Order: sequence, then structure tokens, then C-alpha cells
Amino acid sequence: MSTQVFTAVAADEGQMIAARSVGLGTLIKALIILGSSVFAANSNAVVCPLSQDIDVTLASNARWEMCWETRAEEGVVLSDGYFTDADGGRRKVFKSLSVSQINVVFDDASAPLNLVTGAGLGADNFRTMTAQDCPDGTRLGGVLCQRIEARGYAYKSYSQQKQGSSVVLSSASTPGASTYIVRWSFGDDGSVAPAIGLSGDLPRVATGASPYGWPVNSNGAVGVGFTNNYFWRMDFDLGTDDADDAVEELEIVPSADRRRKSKTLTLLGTETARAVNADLKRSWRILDTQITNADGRAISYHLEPMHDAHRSRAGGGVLATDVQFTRYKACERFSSVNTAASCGDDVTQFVNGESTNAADVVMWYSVSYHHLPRVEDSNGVPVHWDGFVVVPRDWTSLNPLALLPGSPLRSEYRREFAGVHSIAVTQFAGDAS
Ligand SMILES: [Ca+2]
Ligand SMILES: [Ca+2]
Ligand SMILES: [Ca+2]
Repeated sequence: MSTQVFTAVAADEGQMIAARSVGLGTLIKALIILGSSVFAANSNAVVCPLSQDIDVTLASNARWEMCWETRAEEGVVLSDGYFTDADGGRRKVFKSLSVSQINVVFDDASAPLNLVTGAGLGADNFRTMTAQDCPDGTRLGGVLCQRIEARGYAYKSYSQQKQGSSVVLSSASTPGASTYIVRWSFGDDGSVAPAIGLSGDLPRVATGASPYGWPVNSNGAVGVGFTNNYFWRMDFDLGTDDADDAVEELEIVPSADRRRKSKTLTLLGTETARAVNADLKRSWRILDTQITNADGRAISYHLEPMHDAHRSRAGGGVLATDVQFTRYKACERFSSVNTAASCGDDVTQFVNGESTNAADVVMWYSVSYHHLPRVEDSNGVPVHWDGFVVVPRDWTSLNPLALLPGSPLRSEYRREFAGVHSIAVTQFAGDAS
């Protein structure tokens, strides 16, 4: 556990906050209203409303800090996330992460569901996390399970290797017949992997020779197929300034004879909605326009869409594209059925020409999964996971997990955090010496 003491406080947008001394267990109940200038001066502080903080140091010495809260609609919302790499470099990664809609479209054209803005993932639709739900973990607020999970090799090269691990946060919600397990996995490599597990009961069962599903018992019951369109809102705020980030699109473009493939980088300077393109290996990254690593490269987080075999394009609107980049606006919470006054109805309306160059950028991403029931679903749908991963790109000039003690590479690597951290060089648990 951490022994670091946070005494400085920070907040944006003047929210009311409570300062907490982490590790000493001392709660300083000081409600303070602070402005953004204070945030810049005390960027090392993590201060959580209601003191709902998460602070986990993994075996590699990598550390994730963030706040969590619950809302009736989104369920668990994570905020103010900081990643400290295995060699001690610490930066802010995100302002807010949430599930921004779950849209269920049935194959028999019965009324679709919007579960986040409809029944909601939170409040009474949370399922209590029991000790059995959260083996070897820590239960937070009765609804969130915090665990450390092994993720296998962090790297392997000849005889050298390191095993990685992740902080995994899970909650379970039942906004209808289906149970959804909302999972956020934060790796010791800085990766962020959101996922949603579908389980519970089938949401729609018909009878007779329906072509829209699959027989789920011997008495003519047919589980109707459906598509879950999962939407996430990811407000990355990289580094010390939330208003100086930008978006770049990456493509790998084949030559006419397809013998060469050229990398192209395109700055997306205004709000935009984009679709994946498997042939061009299209992907996107959020970068900081000011902070670079020791090699002079912009630090960034990179979305690599690898899960697009299922899709629901026919409905148009928010389903016509896969990812959207917008300039931050507080009322833009839900990818669809966004009902806040003076705000767009869905993320396609949030995309209205504002600048995303050196701005507070928000990334919206969706993944679709079509569930064709099977008879095993009839007494409890086996969990089906869908999600994606966002990884650091040039966040550091070397791989911190592969820095061996005493390596001359370490002094080069540590230059990029000069003035940000000055702790003694640490030994890695599990390293060959
Ligand atoms: Ca920034
Ligand atoms: Ca906008
Ligand atoms: Ca942002």
C-alpha cells in the first residue's frame, strides 16, 4: 500500500472537494472551492469527492490512482486517473471514464432498449458485490470490486521475462433480464481496457418456428437474437493541462501493388466521427501538444480497434461511425438519448465543428456484439466479454517494465520526468539481477 501523503488539493471547474491524506488513514474534511490555477500548481494531488479513492501499487511498482463514484445512469464512473510507470514516472491520464450507453436491438424488430439512460446501470440496478463476487479483492461501497489480476507476460525476450498485472474494477448491473458486468482493467504497462460482460437471462424469448433466434429448450421456446451496441465515453486529459490535447488518425496505406505500406498521420483538428477501416488499419490517438518524452515525441494514448466483426450500421445515427472526438462539454454525457437541456441529443450532434486541436478532447467509442442464443443460455447466459484496449504510445522513451536494475538506459529514460519526480531508483519485484 502507498505511504505517500497527499496534502495539496486540486480540482477543476471549482467543484467542492474533500482533501484526504492517503495512507495515514486520516481524513481531512476540508471543503474547499478551488480554481483551475490551483490545479496547475498542485498537479500531483489526487483528491476524490466523498474520498472514494482507488490507489493501487502493483508488483512491478506501477501504480494507478483514481476516484470513483456511482450514478443512476452510468453506474460506476471513474475520474482523475493517474498512472505511475514501473520506474516512477507519474502523469495524469484521464479526467473521466464511463459507459455512455448500452443499446439493445432485437432481431425481430421489437422495441430497442437504451439501458443506460433508460433503466440505468446504477441505483437499484446495481447488484451487491459479495465476497464471492470479489475473490481476493476489495469491495468498495458494496457495488465495486477492486482486484489485482495477473496478465501473463509483460515482455519476454530470450531468457529474460517479466510478468505483468492489472488493477481490475468490476461492477454488475441488472437493468433488465440481462446482467451486465462492467469491467475496467488498468495494466502495469499503462494500458486501459474497458469491457462489458453479458450474462443473466435472455432478454427476449419467443415461441414457435421463429427465424429470429435459436431454440433454447425442447418446448418450442426460441431465444431471440439481439445486438448489444456498447458505448464508452473516455475523457482523456493527458499530463498537466487538460486543454492542450489533440487527436491524430493513423493509417497504414498500401501501395498499388501492395508491396509497401506507408504510415500516414492526420491531425483531426476539428470534431469528427470516424469509422474503422481494416484495410487501412485505421486507428487514433490522443496526444499532448506540449509534453514530449526524452526522444522529443509527443506523449499519447492510442486506440487500436481490433473488435469489429459485428456491427449495426443500418440504424444510422450514432451507429454510422465507430469513434467520435469532441471538445469537452459537461452536458454531453450519453452517446445517445442525451436529454440534458441545451445539449445535443446524441454524439453525432456533439460533433459540430469545434476545434479539437490543443483542446480538452473527449473520445467516444463503440463496440457491437450480436448474441445468437444457444440452449446453454436457458439457465444463465455464459458470460460473453466485449471491449477494447487503449495503450500508451511514446508515453515514455523506453519500456519501463523492461528496464533492468543498473541499466545505462535508465538515466536517459528518467530525464523526461526530471522535476516531476525524484524518488530513488527502485528495484523491480521479479527482476533477474
Ligand atoms: Ca494535456
Ligand atoms: Ca461540439
Ligand atoms: Ca479531455
